[in-house]
Amino acid sequence: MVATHNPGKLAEMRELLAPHGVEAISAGDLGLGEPEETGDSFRANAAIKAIAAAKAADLPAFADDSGLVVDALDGAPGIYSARWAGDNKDFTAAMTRIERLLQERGAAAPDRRSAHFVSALCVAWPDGHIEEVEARADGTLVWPPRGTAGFGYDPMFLPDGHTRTFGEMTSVEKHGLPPLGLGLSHRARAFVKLAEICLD
Ligand code: ITT
Repeated sequence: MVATHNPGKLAEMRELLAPHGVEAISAGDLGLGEPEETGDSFRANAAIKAIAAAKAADLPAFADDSGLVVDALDGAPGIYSARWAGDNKDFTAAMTRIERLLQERGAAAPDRRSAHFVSALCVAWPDGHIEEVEARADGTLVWPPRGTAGFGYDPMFLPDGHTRTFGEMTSVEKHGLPPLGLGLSHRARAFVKLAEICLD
Protein backbone atom coordinates (compact mmCIF):
# COMPACT_ATOMS: atom_id res chain seq x y z
CA MET A 1 0.00 0.00 0.00
CA VAL A 2 1.20 3.51 -0.74
CA ALA A 3 0.62 5.79 2.22
CA THR A 4 -0.16 8.98 0.33
CA HIS A 5 -3.10 11.26 -0.37
CA ASN A 6 -1.26 13.07 -3.18
CA PRO A 7 -2.41 11.85 -6.63
CA GLY A 8 0.74 13.09 -8.40
CA LYS A 9 2.99 11.15 -6.05
CA LEU A 10 0.77 8.08 -6.21
CA ALA A 11 1.02 7.97 -10.00
CA GLU A 12 4.84 8.15 -9.83
CA MET A 13 5.07 5.52 -7.11
CA ARG A 14 2.79 3.16 -9.06
CA GLU A 15 5.06 3.49 -12.09
CA LEU A 16 8.15 2.84 -9.98
CA LEU A 17 6.61 -0.21 -8.24
CA ALA A 18 5.00 -1.82 -11.31
CA PRO A 19 8.20 -3.41 -12.74
CA HIS A 20 8.64 -5.17 -9.37
CA GLY A 21 5.19 -6.74 -9.65
CA VAL A 22 3.97 -4.67 -6.70
CA GLU A 23 0.47 -3.33 -7.11
CA ALA A 24 -0.26 -0.30 -4.98
CA ILE A 25 -3.48 0.82 -3.34
CA SER A 26 -3.38 4.31 -1.86
CA ALA A 27 -4.12 5.20 1.74
CA GLY A 28 -6.90 7.41 0.36
CA ASP A 29 -8.52 4.47 -1.47
CA LEU A 30 -8.44 2.45 1.75
CA GLY A 31 -10.18 5.30 3.54
CA LEU A 32 -7.26 5.83 5.94
CA GLY A 33 -6.86 9.24 7.56
CA GLU A 34 -3.79 11.43 7.15
CA PRO A 35 -1.51 11.35 10.22
CA GLU A 36 -0.19 14.68 11.43
CA GLU A 37 3.32 15.23 10.04
CA THR A 38 4.96 16.35 13.26
CA GLY A 39 8.54 15.30 12.39
CA ASP A 40 11.35 17.81 11.92
CA SER A 41 12.85 16.06 8.89
CA PHE A 42 11.72 14.42 5.65
CA ARG A 43 12.86 11.08 7.03
CA ALA A 44 10.86 11.40 10.26
CA ASN A 45 7.69 12.39 8.42
CA ALA A 46 8.00 9.51 5.92
CA ALA A 47 8.27 7.09 8.86
CA ILE A 48 5.23 8.65 10.59
CA LYS A 49 3.12 8.14 7.45
CA ALA A 50 4.34 4.60 6.67
CA ILE A 51 4.05 3.32 10.25
CA ALA A 52 0.55 4.79 10.73
CA ALA A 53 -0.70 3.25 7.48
CA ALA A 54 0.89 -0.17 8.10
CA LYS A 55 -0.74 -0.35 11.51
CA ALA A 56 -4.13 0.86 10.32
CA ALA A 57 -4.35 -1.47 7.31
CA ASP A 58 -2.24 -4.40 8.59
CA LEU A 59 -0.35 -4.30 5.27
CA PRO A 60 3.20 -3.28 4.30
CA ALA A 61 3.08 0.47 3.63
CA PHE A 62 5.34 2.61 1.48
CA ALA A 63 5.47 6.38 2.14
CA ASP A 64 7.32 9.32 0.61
CA ASP A 65 7.98 12.60 2.34
CA SER A 66 9.42 15.12 -0.03
CA GLY A 67 9.85 18.77 -0.74
CA LEU A 68 11.76 21.58 -2.38
CA VAL A 69 14.76 23.06 -0.58
CA VAL A 70 15.75 26.52 -1.87
CA ASP A 71 19.27 27.58 -0.91
CA ALA A 72 18.68 31.36 -1.08
CA LEU A 73 15.65 30.91 1.20
CA ASP A 74 17.65 29.10 3.89
CA GLY A 75 16.10 25.77 2.89
CA ALA A 76 12.45 26.87 2.73
CA PRO A 77 9.86 25.59 1.95
CA GLY A 78 11.56 22.24 2.78
CA ILE A 79 9.38 19.97 4.91
CA TYR A 80 6.61 22.59 4.61
CA SER A 81 6.44 22.35 0.78
CA ALA A 82 2.89 20.94 0.76
CA ARG A 83 1.71 23.49 3.36
CA TRP A 84 2.93 26.45 1.28
CA ALA A 85 0.24 25.51 -1.26
CA GLY A 86 -2.50 25.93 1.38
CA ASP A 87 -5.65 23.91 1.90
CA ASN A 88 -6.69 24.24 -1.75
CA LYS A 89 -3.27 22.97 -2.93
CA ASP A 90 -2.55 26.02 -5.06
CA PHE A 91 0.99 25.46 -6.32
CA THR A 92 0.83 28.48 -8.61
CA ALA A 93 0.50 30.55 -5.44
CA ALA A 94 3.29 28.58 -3.72
CA MET A 95 5.65 29.07 -6.70
CA THR A 96 4.75 32.77 -6.85
CA ARG A 97 5.61 33.11 -3.16
CA ILE A 98 9.02 31.50 -3.74
CA GLU A 99 9.68 33.82 -6.69
CA ARG A 100 8.67 36.90 -4.68
CA LEU A 101 11.02 35.91 -1.85
CA LEU A 102 13.86 35.24 -4.32
CA GLN A 103 13.35 38.68 -5.87
CA GLU A 104 13.30 40.32 -2.42
CA ARG A 105 16.70 38.73 -1.83
CA GLY A 106 17.97 39.88 -5.24
CA ALA A 107 18.36 36.28 -6.41
CA ALA A 108 18.09 36.86 -10.16
CA ALA A 109 21.16 35.08 -11.56
CA PRO A 110 20.86 31.30 -11.98
CA ASP A 111 23.71 30.66 -9.52
CA ARG A 112 21.65 32.40 -6.79
CA ARG A 113 18.60 30.27 -7.62
CA SER A 114 19.87 26.79 -6.82
CA ALA A 115 17.48 24.34 -5.19
CA HIS A 116 17.02 20.64 -4.70
CA PHE A 117 14.14 18.25 -4.26
CA VAL A 118 14.43 15.65 -1.50
CA SER A 119 12.55 12.38 -1.27
CA ALA A 120 12.64 10.29 1.89
CA LEU A 121 11.06 6.89 1.41
CA CYS A 122 10.04 4.56 4.20
CA VAL A 123 8.59 1.07 4.06
CA ALA A 124 6.89 -0.10 7.25
CA TRP A 125 5.77 -3.67 7.89
CA PRO A 126 2.84 -4.42 10.18
CA ASP A 127 5.28 -5.95 12.73
CA GLY A 128 6.88 -2.52 13.19
CA HIS A 129 10.06 -3.16 11.15
CA ILE A 130 11.01 -0.25 8.82
CA GLU A 131 13.45 0.52 5.97
CA GLU A 132 14.42 4.13 5.18
CA VAL A 133 16.27 5.79 2.29
CA GLU A 134 16.70 9.35 1.05
CA ALA A 135 17.85 10.97 -2.21
CA ARG A 136 17.94 14.39 -3.85
CA ALA A 137 17.79 15.98 -7.31
CA ASP A 138 19.71 19.22 -7.83
CA GLY A 139 18.67 22.07 -10.08
CA THR A 140 17.86 25.74 -10.60
CA LEU A 141 14.57 27.61 -10.25
CA VAL A 142 13.25 29.35 -13.37
CA TRP A 143 10.60 32.03 -13.74
CA PRO A 144 7.99 31.99 -15.19
CA PRO A 145 7.07 28.34 -14.57
CA ARG A 146 7.29 26.12 -17.66
CA GLY A 147 5.22 23.09 -18.62
CA THR A 148 2.11 21.38 -17.33
CA ALA A 149 3.38 17.84 -16.69
CA GLY A 150 4.14 16.43 -13.24
CA PHE A 151 2.80 18.14 -10.13
CA GLY A 152 3.65 20.57 -7.35
CA TYR A 153 6.75 22.69 -8.00
CA ASP A 154 7.77 20.80 -11.19
CA PRO A 155 7.23 23.72 -13.65
CA MET A 156 9.77 25.87 -11.78
CA PHE A 157 12.49 23.23 -11.40
CA LEU A 158 15.19 22.86 -14.03
CA PRO A 159 17.28 19.80 -13.19
CA ASP A 160 21.05 20.24 -13.56
CA GLY A 161 22.35 19.30 -17.01
CA HIS A 162 18.94 19.67 -18.69
CA THR A 163 17.20 22.40 -20.68
CA ARG A 164 13.62 21.47 -19.80
CA THR A 165 11.91 21.73 -16.41
CA PHE A 166 10.33 18.72 -14.70
CA GLY A 167 7.02 20.29 -15.81
CA GLU A 168 8.12 19.96 -19.45
CA MET A 169 9.34 16.37 -19.16
CA THR A 170 7.44 13.15 -19.75
CA SER A 171 6.98 10.87 -16.77
CA VAL A 172 9.66 8.53 -18.16
CA GLU A 173 12.15 11.39 -18.43
CA LYS A 174 11.39 12.64 -14.91
CA HIS A 175 11.32 9.39 -12.99
CA GLY A 176 11.77 6.49 -15.41
CA LEU A 177 14.48 4.07 -14.40
CA PRO A 178 17.06 2.50 -16.72
CA PRO A 179 16.67 1.16 -19.37
CA LEU A 180 13.65 3.46 -19.93
CA GLY A 181 14.91 6.63 -18.25
CA LEU A 182 17.83 8.04 -16.32
CA GLY A 183 16.44 7.88 -12.80
CA LEU A 184 16.57 11.67 -12.72
CA SER A 185 14.14 12.67 -9.98
CA HIS A 186 14.73 12.56 -6.24
CA ARG A 187 11.91 9.99 -5.92
CA ALA A 188 13.34 7.73 -8.64
CA ARG A 189 16.81 7.91 -7.06
CA ALA A 190 15.49 7.10 -3.60
CA PHE A 191 13.43 4.28 -5.08
CA VAL A 192 16.52 2.67 -6.62
CA LYS A 193 18.12 2.58 -3.16
CA LEU A 194 14.98 1.14 -1.60
CA ALA A 195 14.58 -1.50 -4.31
CA GLU A 196 18.13 -2.69 -3.58
CA ILE A 197 17.18 -3.19 0.06
CA CYS A 198 13.75 -4.72 -0.11
CA LEU A 199 12.40 -5.44 -3.59
CA ASP A 200 13.56 -7.95 -6.17
P1 ITT B 1 1.22 12.81 1.31
O1 ITT B 1 1.81 13.31 2.61
O2 ITT B 1 -0.21 12.37 1.43
O3 ITT B 1 2.08 11.80 0.61
P2 ITT B 1 1.74 15.53 0.47
O4 ITT B 1 1.50 16.28 -0.81
O5 ITT B 1 1.19 16.15 1.73
O6 ITT B 1 1.15 14.05 0.28
P3 ITT B 1 4.44 15.89 1.43
O7 ITT B 1 4.01 16.26 2.80
O8 ITT B 1 5.60 14.94 1.29
O9 ITT B 1 3.26 15.23 0.61
O10 ITT B 1 4.72 17.22 0.63
C1 ITT B 1 5.60 17.23 -0.44
C2 ITT B 1 5.29 18.40 -1.34
O11 ITT B 1 6.52 18.74 -2.01
C3 ITT B 1 4.30 18.02 -2.42
O12 ITT B 1 2.99 18.37 -2.07
C4 ITT B 1 4.83 18.79 -3.62
O13 ITT B 1 4.31 20.05 -3.61
C5 ITT B 1 6.31 18.92 -3.38
N1 ITT B 1 6.97 17.89 -4.19
C6 ITT B 1 7.46 16.71 -3.76
N2 ITT B 1 7.93 15.98 -4.78
C7 ITT B 1 7.72 16.73 -5.89
C8 ITT B 1 7.97 16.52 -7.25
O14 ITT B 1 8.49 15.38 -7.71
N3 ITT B 1 7.64 17.48 -8.09
C9 ITT B 1 7.08 18.61 -7.66
N4 ITT B 1 6.79 18.89 -6.41
C10 ITT B 1 7.11 17.96 -5.50
